[in-house]
Amino acid sequence: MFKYRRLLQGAIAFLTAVLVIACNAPSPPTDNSGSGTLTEIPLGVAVAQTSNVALFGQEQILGTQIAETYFNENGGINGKSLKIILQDVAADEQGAINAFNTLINQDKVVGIVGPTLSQQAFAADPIANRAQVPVLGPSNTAEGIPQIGEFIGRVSAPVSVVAPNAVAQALRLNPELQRVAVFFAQNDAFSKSETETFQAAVQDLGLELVTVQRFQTTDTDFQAQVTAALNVQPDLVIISGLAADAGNLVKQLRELGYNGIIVGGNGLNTSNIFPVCQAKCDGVLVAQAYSAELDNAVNRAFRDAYFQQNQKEPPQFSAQAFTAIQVFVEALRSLDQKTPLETLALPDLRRQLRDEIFAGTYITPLGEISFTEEGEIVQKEFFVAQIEMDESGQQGRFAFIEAN
Ligand code: 1QQ
Repeated sequence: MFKYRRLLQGAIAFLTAVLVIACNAPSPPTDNSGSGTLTEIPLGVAVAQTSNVALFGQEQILGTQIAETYFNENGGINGKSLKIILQDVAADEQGAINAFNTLINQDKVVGIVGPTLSQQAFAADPIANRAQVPVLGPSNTAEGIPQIGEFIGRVSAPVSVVAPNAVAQALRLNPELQRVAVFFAQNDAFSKSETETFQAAVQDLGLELVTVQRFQTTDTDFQAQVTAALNVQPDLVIISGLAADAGNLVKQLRELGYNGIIVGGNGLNTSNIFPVCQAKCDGVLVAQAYSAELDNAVNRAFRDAYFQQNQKEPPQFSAQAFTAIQVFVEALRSLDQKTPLETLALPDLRRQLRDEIFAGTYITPLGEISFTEEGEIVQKEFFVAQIEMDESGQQGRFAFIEAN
C-alpha cells in the first residue's frame, strides 16, 4: 500500500512538473515563429502610466498612440499593422525592470520604446541589451544612455547639447547676469547629469556659480534650500529636477521673494507643472528639442492629429515618443523589404532590426535625425521656450523665443 502511495505521489509530482514547464516554456510567438503569416508586429512601449512620473508618461502615450494610428493608416509595415503594447514603468527602477521583462518575455515585442526616466533606463536597459532587444529611449537625456549597450539608442538629445541653450538665452534676456544659484535632485540620474552640464555652461559663459543646492525628487518643502540660496543673492536660478518637485521649487522661490530669471531643465518641460506652480511658473525658460513650427510633412500630420485631440500644440515629450515609434516603423519597413519579417525567427528579427535602426536617416517631427555608431541621436535643431501663464494662473503655454 505504502509503495503504491509513493508511486502515486511520484506520478503526481511528475505530472505537476510537466505542467509547470509547459506553462512557463516560452510559447512560440504566434506570428513571429519564422514561418506562416504575420499580420501584426508587436512593439513595446514602457512609460509611466501611474505615479508622478506619469506627468511625463501621459504625454508620451499620446505621442505613441498618434504614431500608431498615423502609420497604420499610411501603409503600416508594408501591409502588416503595428501593434503597440503598453506596460507601465511607474516611478522607479523596479517598475521599469518589470515592464521590460514582461514586454520581452511575455509580449514578445520586436523592440521597446522607453523607459521614461534615465534613472529607470540605467536599471532596465541592460536587461533588454542582454536579451538583444532594441530599445529607443524617448526621453532619457542623461549622459551615458546609449553607452549602456549596442542595442540601446535614444531619440532624446542629451542634456549636453540641449540644456546650455537655455542659459545662453537667459544671458541674452539679461546681459547683466552674474551670480548663479543651481539646484538639483540628488537622487535622480538625469538631474545629476543635467546639473553638471548647467554648471559647465555657467563657467563657459563667464558667470559665477554662487551656490549649489541639493534636494530629493520626493521633497515638497524647499524653504531651507531657497533661503540658503537667497542669502547669496543670485540673479539667475537653474533647476534640475522632475516635474512635481521642480514645480514646487519654482513656486517657493517666488513666494520667498526671488525675482530673477529661472531656467528649468527638461524636468520642467511639461504643461503638467502648471497646476503645481500656477501663476508662478510664468517666465521660466526651458530648452526644447522640438518645435511645433518645424515644417515638414510628418510634423504637420503629427501636429494636426495632436491639435485635434488636445486643442493645443504638441509638447516635446509627445513629439519624441512619436519619433521613436516612427524610427521603429521605418526600420521595420526597410528590414521587411530585404528579408520578409515572417521568415525571421524573433531573435534574428530583433538583432537585424537593431542594425537597421541605427543605419537609417529619418525625417521626423524633430527634423532629420540619424544615429551615431553608439546609438546616440544626431539632431540638428534646438530651441528655447518661455512659460507664459495667464492672469488666473490656470492656463499657460510654452512660447518659443529662439531657434538656433
Ligand atoms: C530623463 C529626463 C526626464 C526629465 C524625462 C522625463 O530627461 O530622465 O532623462
